[in-house]
Amino acid sequence: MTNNKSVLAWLDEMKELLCPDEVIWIDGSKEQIEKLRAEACSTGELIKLNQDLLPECYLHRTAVNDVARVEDRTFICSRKEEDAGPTNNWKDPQEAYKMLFDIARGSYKGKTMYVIPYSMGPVGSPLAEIGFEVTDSIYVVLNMSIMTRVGQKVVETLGDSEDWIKGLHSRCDIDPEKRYICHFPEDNYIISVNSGYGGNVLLGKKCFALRIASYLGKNNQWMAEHMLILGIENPQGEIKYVAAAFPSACGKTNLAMLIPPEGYRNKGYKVWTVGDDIAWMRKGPDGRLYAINPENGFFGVAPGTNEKSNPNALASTKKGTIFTNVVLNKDNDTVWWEGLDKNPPANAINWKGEPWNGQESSEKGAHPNSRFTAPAENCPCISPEFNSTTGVPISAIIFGGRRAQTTPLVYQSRDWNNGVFVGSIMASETTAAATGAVGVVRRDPMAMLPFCGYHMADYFAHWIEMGEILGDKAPKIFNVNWFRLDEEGHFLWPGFGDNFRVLEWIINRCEGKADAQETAIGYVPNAEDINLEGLDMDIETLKDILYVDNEKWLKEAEGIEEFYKKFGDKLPEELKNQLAGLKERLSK
Ligand code: OXD
Ligand code: MN
Repeated sequence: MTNNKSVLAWLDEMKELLCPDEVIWIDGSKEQIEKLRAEACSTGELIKLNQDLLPECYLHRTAVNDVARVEDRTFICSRKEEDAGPTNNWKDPQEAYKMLFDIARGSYKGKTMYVIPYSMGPVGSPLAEIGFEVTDSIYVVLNMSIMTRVGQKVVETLGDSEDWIKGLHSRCDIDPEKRYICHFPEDNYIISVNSGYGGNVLLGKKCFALRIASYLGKNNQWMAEHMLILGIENPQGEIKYVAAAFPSACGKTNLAMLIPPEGYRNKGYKVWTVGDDIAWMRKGPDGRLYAINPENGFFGVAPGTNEKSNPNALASTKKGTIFTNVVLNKDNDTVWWEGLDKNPPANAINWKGEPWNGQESSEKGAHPNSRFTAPAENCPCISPEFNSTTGVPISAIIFGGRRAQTTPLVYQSRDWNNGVFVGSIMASETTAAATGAVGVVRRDPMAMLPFCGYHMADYFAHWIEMGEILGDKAPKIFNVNWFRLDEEGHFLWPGFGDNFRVLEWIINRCEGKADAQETAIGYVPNAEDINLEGLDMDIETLKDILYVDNEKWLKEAEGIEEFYKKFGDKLPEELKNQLAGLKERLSK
């Protein structure tokens, strides 16, 4: 499919190492996809679902020991340990290559090596990047064909260039003791062995689009972020775009596909989804920051997705979707998961492949991290700019976390560098749903803790540098918290579609149309400026969730100081000054 010497030389190396019986190039054609689906069904790798109710949809079950990303087995293999930083696991690259090649050697014997040429971002976009993944898994091929743009057109776009990312995936024996997800940012190389779970093996996603790309971005003045991108259209038809970072399990996909409250819809407001997980952003010709979503689909968590929480996500899964580790309803060959509806199937198979009666069983039927891989084009609110090669201009960057107290519903940073500080101190509190203590604050700067491919203090410095590059055209930076609790532990803010009310204030701030109160942490709305029309909430409650308690924030500042110690001398001076400034304002 190509004469590109660098690609062919690497594939020769791969053939020699992995010893496949056969090599198949993924060309992106519908016929090839159909053939692979049929083959995977014949071996049991996929189960064909009801083609009338769920056309072109399939179910896959992973090994029970292989159901999530493995952060403790994920490594950044930079030449110098210091370059991986205190928040990443590190391995020496030479030792890592040797170990990984020893594990993978001969592992494709009797199998096919699939070669997937893929583009992260619309093919040919100046913001896009190209990768090649070799894999022994049809499941990976089919998922990559949903999540990225694959095939002949990618190879043609690459031409003779050596500017592409190598990705080697081998399932080997799915041995958790020999499972490794390794990144070599200095060599543009990713190697993943002994897993078949999406986040570990769809190498375009977290491995390339965040870990490797964050390193590329640092060296080339762009940004690879764990952010959704959405467009907000007003009744005049003007659309403003925001990018938002939240730690995993804070409702990023829901916010990306939000449906505005009825009152707004009647007036003509709309939300358009550009992306739900990753944003690549670069200064555009007019000096503003432009973002693309490098992905082409959604790899969403199934449990909790329903007609109320996220009808757009649910609609996206009705065609051409691969479900992983959900329940199979044997009566009609459809799928089910906890939180889909209140009617679990009685005659069913659970995520482990065992008979399961949802009406009687006290055990969960779907794995809590079960997933859907759905084409973005299925989404009813997909942005008309989704395939734009130039991307969309970002007016605001939003950070957020899950905090029971302390952090108000929304506040705006004082300026860009203060916003970098706000992102760097992002945190979530553990909930009763997670194992371990409740209410423990976990810091997750910019939601990038598991995804930054280099030293996180250098990453902060890169953010500060981007502010200098963008100058007064830089997006405004905000922080939101949908999760404030009252004394009895009830949520004070309704969340979901009503978060639109907060987005409206954010856009108004960007346009100089809303006032604010200056507090020690930044600018907080006047309660009157958040529209409560149609909402059963009094303004006093709203004032409560907007309140900034300086005593609590002084304690928070201690936590930040402790967290910052991790980065030692590498922490940018600017962030030390930001913390000092906050403490000073709080004690006034
Ligand atoms: C994801 C995650 O799967 O952030 O997107 O964990
Ligand atoms: Mn994510």
